[in-house]
Amino acid sequence: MAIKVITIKESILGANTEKAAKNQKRLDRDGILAINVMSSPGAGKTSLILQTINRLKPKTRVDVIEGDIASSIDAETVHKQGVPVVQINTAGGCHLDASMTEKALDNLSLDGVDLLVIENVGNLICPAEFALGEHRKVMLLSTPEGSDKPYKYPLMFTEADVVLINKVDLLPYLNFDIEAFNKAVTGLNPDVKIINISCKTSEGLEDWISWLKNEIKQMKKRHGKNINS
Ligand SMILES: Nc1nc2c(ncn2[C@@H]2O[C@H](COP(=O)(O)OP(=O)(O)OP(=O)(O)O)[C@@H](O)[C@H]2O)c(=O)[nH]1
Ligand SMILES: [Mg+2]
Repeated sequence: MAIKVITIKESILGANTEKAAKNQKRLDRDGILAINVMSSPGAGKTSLILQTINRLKPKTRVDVIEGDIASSIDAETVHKQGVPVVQINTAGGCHLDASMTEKALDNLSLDGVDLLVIENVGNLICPAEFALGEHRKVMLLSTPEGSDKPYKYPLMFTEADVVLINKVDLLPYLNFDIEAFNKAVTGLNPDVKIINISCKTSEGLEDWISWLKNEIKQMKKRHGKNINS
């Protein structure tokens, strides 16, 4: 008797990809750019989101989806900036998926919103495998994590549209090799944009905001919406 082999991972990913495409269409209708922010725990995702909101408001309207295994700490922090936010608790899950994102979208009005920021669960592995409906993937690597990470966790760096090297203010205290890191990243993903930033000193944030504003503008153009940012 022949042995049946069922590839579960593919079917899960297939269903997820379908739902992610549905989420993306929903955002496309209103010309809302969605970014999926991914990194290890503590690399600075929430810090980046706060800096971004403060630099974009009030002209650019931002909504946020926060993903964490537990707690609403990040959502509360973001909410203090006066921004609509939904917290997803994955109850043990190490990444967000498209169904969770769909539920979060159902709980946001998205009315007049220009940018949807999704903070994924802190993890350098699984988030890269699951599309959520985002238009761009933003990857943060903080300098204390070490410059060898692209070799150890290649998918995240291969999938990213932009890689932000955060905590560059700590470079004098570490042996993070920026040149070696950039070489490893571009070896995996030749077209990726790499920006050095510090959410503490604000170094490099202008470059990040200018990249993001351009993406928002392009999104509106593609979908025939007015540009107010
Ligand atoms: N020195 C320094 N510290 C930073 C910088 N960015 C963030 N931090 C600090 O790093 C710690 C973690 O930052 P968060 O923004 O909470 O990181 P996160 O990626 O959202 O963390 P999780 O949501 O728990 O995965 C906080 O103590 C921040 O103040 C930076 O550029 N330089
Ligand atoms: Mg966070």
